[in-house]
Amino acid sequence: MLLTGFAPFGGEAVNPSWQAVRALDGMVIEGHRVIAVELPCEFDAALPALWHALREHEPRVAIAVGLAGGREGLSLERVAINLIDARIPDNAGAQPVDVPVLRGGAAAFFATLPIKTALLELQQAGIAAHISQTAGTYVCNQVFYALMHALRRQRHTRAGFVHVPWSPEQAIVHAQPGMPIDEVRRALEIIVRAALTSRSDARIAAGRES
Ligand code: PCA
Repeated sequence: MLLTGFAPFGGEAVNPSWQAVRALDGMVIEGHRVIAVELPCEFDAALPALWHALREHEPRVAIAVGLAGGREGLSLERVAINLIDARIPDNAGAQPVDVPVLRGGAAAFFATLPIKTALLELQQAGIAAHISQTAGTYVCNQVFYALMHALRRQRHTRAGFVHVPWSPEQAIVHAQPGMPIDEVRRALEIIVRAALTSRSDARIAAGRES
């Protein structure tokens, strides 16, 4: 079980994605140990770090997690696209615009996590969540795309991406929705459990405008 979170970026002191993922490190879920890895928020460095972690751990389930400040609840991402269009410079000062994540790669990949089953289970646990059709065009989408590309022939490995809201402290500063780190941690545990136990995905309508 590989879970990745991101280093802080955009002038923030913390990144709730890493705070929540770190809290699950070493935990055993359905007989699988969670390995937590922090990825740099840098276009040049994030993918080598991801590839290294995939090679080293050969996970059965791999979920990358990132912050999407402003979003309400958890976003279970459905689509990774082969495009980078950075809104702000990354932590190394790079701001690539309109370039592919991987030259010659497919236009997009779908997550292979049971996102609808996970959505139902999150709702039952009282945790705000939705299916999202875009992970953006920044480092998170880059990592999501590279993850799905790396695992495209490994049908037994389930993988995907989850965006989390601001931490409560950040939410106050930005006057936008937030979620306690412990709730995010619980949510990730539910998603991991769904990925390890459900054979097929639930069939419920969860379409949105974005
Ligand atoms: N969120 C950014 C990159 C790192 C992170 O946590 C994003 O949504 O692309």
